[in-house]
Amino acid sequence: MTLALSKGRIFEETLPLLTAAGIEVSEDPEKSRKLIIGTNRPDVRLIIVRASDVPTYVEYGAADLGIAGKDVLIEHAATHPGGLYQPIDLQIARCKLCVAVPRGFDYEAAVRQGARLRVATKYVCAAREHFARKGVYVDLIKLYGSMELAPLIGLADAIVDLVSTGNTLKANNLVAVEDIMPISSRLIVNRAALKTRQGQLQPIMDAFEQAS
Ligand code: PRT
Ligand code: MG
Repeated sequence: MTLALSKGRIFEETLPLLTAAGIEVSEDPEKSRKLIIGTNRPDVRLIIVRASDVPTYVEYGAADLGIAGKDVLIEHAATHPGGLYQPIDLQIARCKLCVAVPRGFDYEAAVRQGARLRVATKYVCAAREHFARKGVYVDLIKLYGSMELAPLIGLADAIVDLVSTGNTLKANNLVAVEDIMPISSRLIVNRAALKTRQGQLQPIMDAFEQAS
């Protein structure tokens, strides 16, 4: 059985869940360069992939299970609707998806006046839906990282980004002006594996559910 994870916060916050399921990883992916990591169980291995690639590995069956943020799952679903079974919200890697602007920019006034805003984000689908629901016209500019820079150098009026401590916004003189949604990570399961390998997957899903 193969579980797809990303390094960093998701890996760290998944370790206690794996322990609860009786699974001990044989190596620390932060230290090792290995992309396939064994465990104390000969039938269980982890693969280490980019956070935004986790749904792809699971959907195509290269991994049976994965853990991915709701942010990543929303963007993935836009091109692959309904492809993944998402049984458990694990309540890990929690943060908020927010609209943020440079300190001093009157976002509410701009919205009220019907200004057409330029918004930079990695989360184009979630952002498009949010502004459509509000009836606000926006030009979305897709970025792959460091969104905080965009309003500081005139690429955009606002950003849509994840916020956890708020330190990154503060360090760049930005303020959150709207919460779009709370974000946490979910267990995702390949639909075919769920049928063909249920005996193997169910105990792990149960242990994760109880531990989360
Ligand atoms: O890094 P890479 O490009 O490979 O992908 P990634 O950034 O999507 O991966 P990673 O490991 O950083 O994040 C994995 C998942 O963790 C995300 O998909 C989210 O669901 C979740 N998560 C939780 C976060 C944060 N908190 C978070 N704070 N992901 C990113 N951030 C970033 C945010 O984008 C901003 O740049 O941290 C910065 C803000 O943090 P604060 O603490 O300063 O507010
Ligand atoms: Mg990152």
